[in-house]
Amino acid sequence: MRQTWRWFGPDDKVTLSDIRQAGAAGIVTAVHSIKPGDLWPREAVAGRKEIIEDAGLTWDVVESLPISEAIRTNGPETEAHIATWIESMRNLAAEGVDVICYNFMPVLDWTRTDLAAPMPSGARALRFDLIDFAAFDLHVLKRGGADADYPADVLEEAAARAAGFTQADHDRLTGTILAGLPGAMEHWTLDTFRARLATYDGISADALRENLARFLRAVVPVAEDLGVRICCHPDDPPWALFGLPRIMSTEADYRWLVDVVPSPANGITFCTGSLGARGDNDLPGMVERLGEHIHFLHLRNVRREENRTPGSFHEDEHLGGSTDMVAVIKAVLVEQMRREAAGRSDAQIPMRPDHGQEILTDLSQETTPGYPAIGRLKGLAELRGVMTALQHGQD
Ligand SMILES: [Mn+2]
Repeated sequence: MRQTWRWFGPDDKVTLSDIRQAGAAGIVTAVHSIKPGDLWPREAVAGRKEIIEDAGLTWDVVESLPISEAIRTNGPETEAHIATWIESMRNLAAEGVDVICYNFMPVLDWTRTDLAAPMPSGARALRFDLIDFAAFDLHVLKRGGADADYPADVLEEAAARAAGFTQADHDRLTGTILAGLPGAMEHWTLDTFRARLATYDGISADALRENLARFLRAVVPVAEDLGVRICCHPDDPPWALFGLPRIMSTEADYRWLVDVVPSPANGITFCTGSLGARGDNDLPGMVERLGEHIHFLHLRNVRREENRTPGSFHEDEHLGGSTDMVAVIKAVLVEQMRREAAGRSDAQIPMRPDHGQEILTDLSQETTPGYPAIGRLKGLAELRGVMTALQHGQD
């Protein structure tokens, strides 16, 4: 596996030098200043690439080349935005950046209810508490029809919890949940969020799937010509939220993805953290069965706090949690050997430690939620240890 690290650009407090010291060789980044739907000019791509290479690293993966809401909802600007996305992909390919991650989650990029949940060790982690989430949906956002989305026991517990909420609890929960919205969170209020949710009224999961298929039918043939591999990140968490359709949560969803436009260019960002929040996703089995389509790996572990789906979970240490990470890595190494035997040029799959707990000096620093330096360094070191041990004596 190619060891990579997500870097948020020159403003990231974790520097390229820090990343080299953590032992990563590749960078995962984006031109974050360009809004979804707009073009990534070739000069912007080249400029970003030069900074990375000057630091002795390579730009291995784009995360993400964003998909606009117009494309997801098949709005009036769809065709123009798809054409622009393809043009940006051409500019990336021209600069030698050939793996592009995207997601197809409506409105929200990710959702948690606590960005700094205390762990018994003294670390802090991201956490999703189903009761807090339902309390927000039902009693803060007051979404119409929300009560049909939860079982009776969750409705009851959420009502009891909401009854004890102070204004500060309301504000904290709102800020945390809206933090997963793209762009600066201060621009989002409950009203703007409600308006955005309403744009999906009448868009079923099937309709959303058709919108993704339309995008893939346009993009994948060009990607294949360019030698670019695009890869869809799973829903985080992998179930419907706020009544929005979700279509990239399970093995069946990924099977649909790779079958709808079959091509070596059309693949998967396999995020063990997102997919692992569901107990019915068999992650090592998914790597075995879908491995040839995996273009990018996010290795992260969550601890499911209960057996139901949807359910509560928190982000555990990379080798802790509910997912058997060693089995996943073993399955990836088998896939890489298959690729080598087949002469594939992409035999080494780029991986990054996805998220990390806040530990040591992370605890006294402001960090991007999920992206502390030391917690990720620890995660990468542990994952590297597993890879090294499993490969020992095989080369
Ligand atoms: Mn991920």
